Amino acid sequence: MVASILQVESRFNGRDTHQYDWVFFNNEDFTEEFRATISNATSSRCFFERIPKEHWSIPSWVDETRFDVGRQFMGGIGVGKAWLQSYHHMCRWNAGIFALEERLANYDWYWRVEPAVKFHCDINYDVFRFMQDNNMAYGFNMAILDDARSFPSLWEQTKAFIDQNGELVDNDADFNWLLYTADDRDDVIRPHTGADEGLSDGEYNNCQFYSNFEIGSLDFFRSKKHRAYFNHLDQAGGFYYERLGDAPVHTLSVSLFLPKDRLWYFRDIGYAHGLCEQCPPHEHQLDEMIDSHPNGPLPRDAEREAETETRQLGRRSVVLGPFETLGSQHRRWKTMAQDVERQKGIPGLSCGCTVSAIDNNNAKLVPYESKQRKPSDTCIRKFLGGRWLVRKDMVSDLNSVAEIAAGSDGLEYVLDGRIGIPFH
Ligand SMILES: Nc1nc2c(ncn2[C@@H]2O[C@H](COP(=O)(O)OP(=O)(O)O)[C@@H](O)[C@H]2O)c(=O)[nH]1
Ligand SMILES: [Mg+2]
Repeated sequence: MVASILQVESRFNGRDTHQYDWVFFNNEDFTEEFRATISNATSSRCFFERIPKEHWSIPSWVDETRFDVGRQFMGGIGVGKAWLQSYHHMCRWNAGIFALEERLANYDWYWRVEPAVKFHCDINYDVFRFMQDNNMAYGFNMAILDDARSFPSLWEQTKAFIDQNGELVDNDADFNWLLYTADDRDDVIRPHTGADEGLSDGEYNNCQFYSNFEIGSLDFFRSKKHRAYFNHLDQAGGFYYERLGDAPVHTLSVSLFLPKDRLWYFRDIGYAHGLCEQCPPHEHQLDEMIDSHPNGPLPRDAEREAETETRQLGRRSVVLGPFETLGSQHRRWKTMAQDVERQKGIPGLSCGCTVSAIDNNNAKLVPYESKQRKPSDTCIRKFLGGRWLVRKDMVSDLNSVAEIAAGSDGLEYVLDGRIGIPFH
């Protein structure tokens, strides 16, 4: 936890203008050592809260024997952590209960920070103010597939809830990105029953915001809509008989009960949790450096045009465009040299990671055993839509012909997210 806090402090919260509170929740008492060490890692206020017993127990309506048999089974077939009783409590608490904890009553916003995560990039603005000023309600930085075997009845239950509470669905909600379409590939081997079993277009495609990072509105998660949906799922016992994660529950909830323009992709927040990682393009750093240079800005637009053109041709290096003269190259070098000098020879990185494509993590959480149908575009592309769905014309590209021959499906997108910030 200390490692996570130190990164958030140095990348964001340590600034005088921020210094936001930290609130820690546990189902047991925190030790003195934990409190002391944590309080030492930040100059912000820290609160250490014990979660009330009734927020972290098997509800009275859940049949414990059925829960035990179910989690042994799910454990046996390899559904991640499903055999751990505490994991079910944790998912249920994060799915709905957390926002109702008394300690959070006076806050409008939360940022979920887990132990052992990495924050790779400086965050040079106030993310909470950004959310508020732009009327956002939910921010995420990865959208990926989950193991469908962890929530076999989630979509049935969700449809049943919508049938009974249609008026709660937002008029500007857009959950098409969460539904299978006829284009989606199917790697499931089904026994032939003779019945016409058509593939299930319009069903949930298992995409989710990876919720161990999220910045959200507590008002939303305390709202009647979210509470009613959470209670519906909870009453059906899905947090125990199945292993509903808080991630798909949050994803479906914000996608059904909020307009899509209140959801924000924090592509600029470099982040890693276990195997899943995202690292945004760093180019803005050079922009800032050029802008603040005493000799005035370089002809950036022209330069960028030349640069973009080359990159679109698929090469990595930046050619000199018609507008970049030797003089401007020289000025650029001088700027960098000054910067290196100013920082005593160590150039400050705004991101300490290698830029990744936006769909890097799409299937990392789906084990081989789970033969589930895969959406034909990755989750994040389905969310972003538009130009993010445009594929390269592969026919003329010799490399891709070779890749297809070697077994690749040959799908490549025009934009991979390594250049520019993909704010829609
Ligand atoms: N208080 C408490 N927190 C837990 C427990 N199990 C998991 N967590 C926390 O819940 C979060 C998610 O758990 P983790 O094991 O990382 O799950 P995963 O990332 O979904 O594989 C982390 O912040 C854990 O520290 C538990 O039994 N008690
Ligand atoms: Mg984790």
